[in-house]
Amino acid sequence: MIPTLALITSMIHPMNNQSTPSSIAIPVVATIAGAPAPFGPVPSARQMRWHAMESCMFIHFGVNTFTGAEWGGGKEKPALFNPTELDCRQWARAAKDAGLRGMIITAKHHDGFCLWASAVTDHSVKFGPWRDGKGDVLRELSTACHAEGLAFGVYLSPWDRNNPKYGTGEAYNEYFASQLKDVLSNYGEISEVWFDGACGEGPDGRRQVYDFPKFIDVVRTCQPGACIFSDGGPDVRWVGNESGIGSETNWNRMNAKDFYPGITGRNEDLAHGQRDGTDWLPAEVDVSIRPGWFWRAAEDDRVKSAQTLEKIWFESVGRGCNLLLNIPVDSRGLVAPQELASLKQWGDQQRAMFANDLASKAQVAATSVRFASNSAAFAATNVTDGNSATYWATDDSVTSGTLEFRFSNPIAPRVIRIEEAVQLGQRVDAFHVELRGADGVWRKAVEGTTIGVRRILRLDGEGVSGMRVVIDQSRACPCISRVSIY
Ligand code: FUL
Repeated sequence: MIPTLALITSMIHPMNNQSTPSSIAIPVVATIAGAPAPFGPVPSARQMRWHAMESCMFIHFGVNTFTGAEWGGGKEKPALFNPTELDCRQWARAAKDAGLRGMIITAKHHDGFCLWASAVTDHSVKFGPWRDGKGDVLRELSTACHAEGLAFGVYLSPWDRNNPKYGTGEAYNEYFASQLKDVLSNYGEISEVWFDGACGEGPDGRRQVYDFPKFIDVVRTCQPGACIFSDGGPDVRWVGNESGIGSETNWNRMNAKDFYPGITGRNEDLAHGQRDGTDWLPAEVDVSIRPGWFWRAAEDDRVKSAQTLEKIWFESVGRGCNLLLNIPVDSRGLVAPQELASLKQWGDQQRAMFANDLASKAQVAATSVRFASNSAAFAATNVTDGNSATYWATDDSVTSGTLEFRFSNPIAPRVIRIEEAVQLGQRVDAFHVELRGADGVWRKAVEGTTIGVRRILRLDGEGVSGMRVVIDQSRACPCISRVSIY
């Protein structure tokens, strides 16, 4: 039987579309008759929006920016915080220039100093000289983000080395929950809430037992669309290192009940994911452009180059993770010139690299198509139609297959990008790519294990007239939504 194509919701690839975060469309596939049943856990709508973000800017900013410390002790005077030229629009433009789609700022780091006028503490911008105590960094940054079409997210450290209630149990959890509510209620749409698992000692060596279920409830109530990051989710997991490296084998699946904020000794699982995990729990790669998380003049000559950023991008976004690149603003309240230069050059490199998708001009065919070859709903051409809601699929009984691309003129491919229709779960276990050279011979160019949300690999071809993406092994019929060649 040939299925009828009822409705396919279109989605422009975010790569080619600088849309505002809330308007990032997510693929909907349930309306295609005869579509494969989902395999294993699938992403929620908020996770699908998060996947489409790909890379964001992390901003560490606070009293440490003025003391040079990485972890403030909590006794810093609010008077220290006095950026002379703070301009959040400059941060937002720098992010956009580099192709980053959102920002996450340390609203409160471990020192407890609040970048907004928190009503429940006197350890905030309200009690310092900056803008005569009337300033609010979260207000200025959220306004800049929304004006520039960037998502806005917050890091709020549960570990608080200033608050006397820290370590007392319920009283501190109430304090933290009220700050969280404040931050999530007053700045418009929040894309991500970043929970650091660090749980150090408070006064007299007291350690706090965090009430994460309560904190998660606050986020779900105030910002139902926001993804929650921690070492163990519930929406986004830590990748297990701070070096900017995602795992080549990357399952978006985990047994979420076994993971929690602050977990130790499970970094390998966090990196690879768990092939048979029961929950969709993708990995985020956080890394700083400098050796430290906060700005200090002494590290001005150790800012990562555009080449290094590109390598990090291939090893994070290219392996199906999201990248959270820390750009610590300086004591003027500006992205420093060294960062601006790297970000601009990296952005220019990316724009040049991805300007022209050669796959969209190729002829494409598959070894087999679901419901026989004349089925438009699951055709091979769906991988090059610029619509992530459509995909190539085989019959349920077929768990391998090949997509073949023919080019009218020889090409010199440098990058291939492959995506699974993860709305139906993650399936592929092994794949490889072959190129047909000027001599007409097919040769293996690259191989890999998982594809998932995306796999982006470098190629090194000359005079190439054909390309094959071979799905060697899939756990259920392969569903491939995109192949791009640059
Ligand atoms: C860690 C913190 O202790 C660091 O200071 C930094 O904020 C990093 C992103 O997370 O756990």
